[in-house]
Amino acid sequence: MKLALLSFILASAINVIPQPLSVREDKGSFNLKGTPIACDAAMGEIALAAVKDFSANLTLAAGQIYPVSTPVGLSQTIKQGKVKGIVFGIDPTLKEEAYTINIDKSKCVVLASTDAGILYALQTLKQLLPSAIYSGKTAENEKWVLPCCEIKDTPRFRYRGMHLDCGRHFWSVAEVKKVLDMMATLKLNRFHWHLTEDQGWRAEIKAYPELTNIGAWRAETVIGYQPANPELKKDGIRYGGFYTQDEMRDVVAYAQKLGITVVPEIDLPGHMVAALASYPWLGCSGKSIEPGHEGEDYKVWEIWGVSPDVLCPGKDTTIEFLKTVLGELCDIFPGEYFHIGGDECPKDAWAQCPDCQARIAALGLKSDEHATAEQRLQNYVTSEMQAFLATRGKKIIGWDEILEGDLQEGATVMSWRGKTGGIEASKRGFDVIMTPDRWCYFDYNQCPDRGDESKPVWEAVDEPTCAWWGTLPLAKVYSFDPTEGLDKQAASHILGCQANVWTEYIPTEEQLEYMIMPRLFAMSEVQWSQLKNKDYDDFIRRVKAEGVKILKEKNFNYRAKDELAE
Ligand code: TNX
Repeated sequence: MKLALLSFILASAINVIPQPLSVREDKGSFNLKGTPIACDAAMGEIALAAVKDFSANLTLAAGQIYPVSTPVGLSQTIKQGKVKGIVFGIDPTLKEEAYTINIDKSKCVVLASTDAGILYALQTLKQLLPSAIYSGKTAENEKWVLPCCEIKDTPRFRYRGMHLDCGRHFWSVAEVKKVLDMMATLKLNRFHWHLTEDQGWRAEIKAYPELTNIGAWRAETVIGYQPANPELKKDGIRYGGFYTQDEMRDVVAYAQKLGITVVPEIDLPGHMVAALASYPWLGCSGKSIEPGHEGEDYKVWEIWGVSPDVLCPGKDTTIEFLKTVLGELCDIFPGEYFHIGGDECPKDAWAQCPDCQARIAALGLKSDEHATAEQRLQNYVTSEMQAFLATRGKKIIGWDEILEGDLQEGATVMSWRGKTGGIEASKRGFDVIMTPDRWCYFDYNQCPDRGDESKPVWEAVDEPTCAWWGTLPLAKVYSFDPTEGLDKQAASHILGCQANVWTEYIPTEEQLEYMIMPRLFAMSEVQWSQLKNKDYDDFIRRVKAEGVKILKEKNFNYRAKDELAE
């Protein structure tokens, strides 16, 4: 009896991830054989192109042609109830990213007020179809029907992101696009592209060619899990790569078609060793102060961690350099946000540097119980970048360290060291994106616990990569609530949240995908679904019934253990 019930539930036709606002399952289905598709001529270009892509997918998968027409005034005809087939119309009363889907035995009616709404509706429709829709192959034997139902949907948060560290390991444009596709499937709308690191500069900058001639390449890389390798043995293999400006434009355009805005990050003034190796005049003394390497030339970093070698904000040439770099990238990335990093910037070099101390004196920066003069010097860098980017019509996002000292109005804080920075920032009236490490760091292991406490972590866990010390199992990601404990006023500043994929210990595409999935399914429900609709058991059921099929069809690797053991 139990088994029969279980298989009935598993057979439920409507298994959408992330869980929509409301789903009413009706009897019967709409047979798509020979169905025409129509899209209101007044629809935006992106929605129209996406509907055409959908028809091309369906044509290929179902082995029959689904032509798209674009009648004028279709939305009006839909209102009068006189349509057949699959139709896409505009309903200006719906919220910005909302959509509705109504399917009966003779038609499927999709409504939205924006292109984004149509894109999300298409993702939902794909999940209602046989998963062969994702395969890029013909599957004539599948039942090409849509279940009769009514779906009303709108997201909980407007910023639904994922971050990818392309500095520690470099990801090809093809892999970036594969990740973007997966994000779009789950209705994420922001790709935070971490383009620079101590271990590699990845963005071509025409004014400063050495950033990629030199900065994009490290001579070798520390082997394995660093704490397990105290002598820091390295592999002797040159490693690197970068994106040309054309490639970045191509990624931006690709993402835009999927409804995703790219948020580029140039991490400053710390995490800049690759830039220092390219242009040593960017540093305070022009030489390294790393313990054991004092006085040596900078070189693109070969180990993991936080380097004391950072940019010198005492020199005008450094500030000019940064403005030129950001300026070139502003021409490539059209989004409203630019991420300027700001995390983990040791201030030792600044305390010793005559230029930095002169700047501190000239600006009248003081140490007090809230912040040191050197922390305030970082505030100066932040506000210079903020003011420059404002002239290009952009707002800044920074990691929560930018809150230390005095942060200028209009900045958005990305809270990573737990939720505290985000809570403080929202109370001080700043917008916040929540990415607290213990719920959002996809570089942590997915196993349910750390294993035998008597053993070092790299021996205790049975995972392909030993990723830092923390564990972040699927259920924990799912349990995350970005506005937990905040009053209405503070909660209104939480724009959303994102998963961060740091890649020190993620060298291959196979492992990258393994770390992302299935956790991105959980994150998408944190970002999109209403709290009252979240249910972990039902989530797992949908991941098994639909999510895993999507991963297989898209050939996207994932962790098939614990709840998803086969
Ligand atoms: C901290 S999160 C960092 C990254 C590391 C990560 C490892 C943040 C803003 N900085 O540079 O990759 O920890 O989990």
